[in-house]
Amino acid sequence: MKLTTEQIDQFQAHGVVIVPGILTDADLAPVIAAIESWIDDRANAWLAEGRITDTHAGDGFDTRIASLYAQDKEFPRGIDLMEMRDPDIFSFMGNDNLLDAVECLVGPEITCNPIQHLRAKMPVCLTGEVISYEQNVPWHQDVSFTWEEADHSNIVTCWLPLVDVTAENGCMHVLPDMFRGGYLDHISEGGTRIRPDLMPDIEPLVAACPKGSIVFMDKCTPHAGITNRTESVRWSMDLRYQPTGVPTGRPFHPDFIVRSAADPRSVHCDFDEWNRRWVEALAASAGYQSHRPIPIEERLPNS
Ligand SMILES: O=C(O)CCC(=O)C(=O)O
Ligand SMILES: [Fe+2]
Repeated sequence: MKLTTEQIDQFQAHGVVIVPGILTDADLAPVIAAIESWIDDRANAWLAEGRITDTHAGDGFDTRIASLYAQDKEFPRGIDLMEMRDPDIFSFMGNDNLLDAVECLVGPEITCNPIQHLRAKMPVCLTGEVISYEQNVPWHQDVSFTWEEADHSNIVTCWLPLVDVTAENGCMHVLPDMFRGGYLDHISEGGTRIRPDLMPDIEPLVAACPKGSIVFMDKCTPHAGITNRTESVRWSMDLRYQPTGVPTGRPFHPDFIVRSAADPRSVHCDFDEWNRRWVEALAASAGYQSHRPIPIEERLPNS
């Protein structure tokens, strides 16, 4: 689905646009099936090992992993996209409905940036966290997760819910109109986040949206993830796309070309190779610093 001129203008003017109805249930079904199958395999293995006592086999997508997490907090470990490395999710990264929209923001030569996540935000009744940004994803710009080599790359974050997201189940909060100043200093305490004294005192945009939507954000748009106060899981994925040929900010992780008008043969669609590149990259880059909070001695103004 192409974006309308209004939606493109909104992104360019404000650094964020929320577009409903880009992805169909059929687009997302293979992604959800892959996640469900990962959960099922682990639940059965952990039942056999005695780590859990109930696999909750009959539960739905939005509750099962919470019931497993309640039995063992380690359950979701390794579910992120570069660790799970599922072929259907890899295929989804080249989904035409998704890329038709992305093309409107980055142009026809598109590379999939290696920063890509799957998030199962657990209900606060299980995590026991207090309702504060510190306990969720604190205010940050995605540019803070890249090396400076990518400061001039047009990397667009595509945040897509796999269930309907609301203020109650922990959607994002976003600050429009704050991207033009570029990178804001971040600190690492309490999770990589914008230096609190640089945060404006304005009401954030509540990025509630139904499944099938995409929240597009500039890499310098501040955003945060808020508390899930429901009893089910807030599932989302965030992928990033950029023009081909400019730095990704993660030179040590694999990117790949997903669409090209100029050279269609350059499009990379081989899952096995992508899988192998991640295995090698994760081993070779262990311990690399990919976030960039400023050093402690430079952290406070006038200090
Ligand atoms: O999912 C969230 O709550 C935050 C996500 C985020 O920071 C991102 O997608 O860049
Ligand atoms: Fe982010």
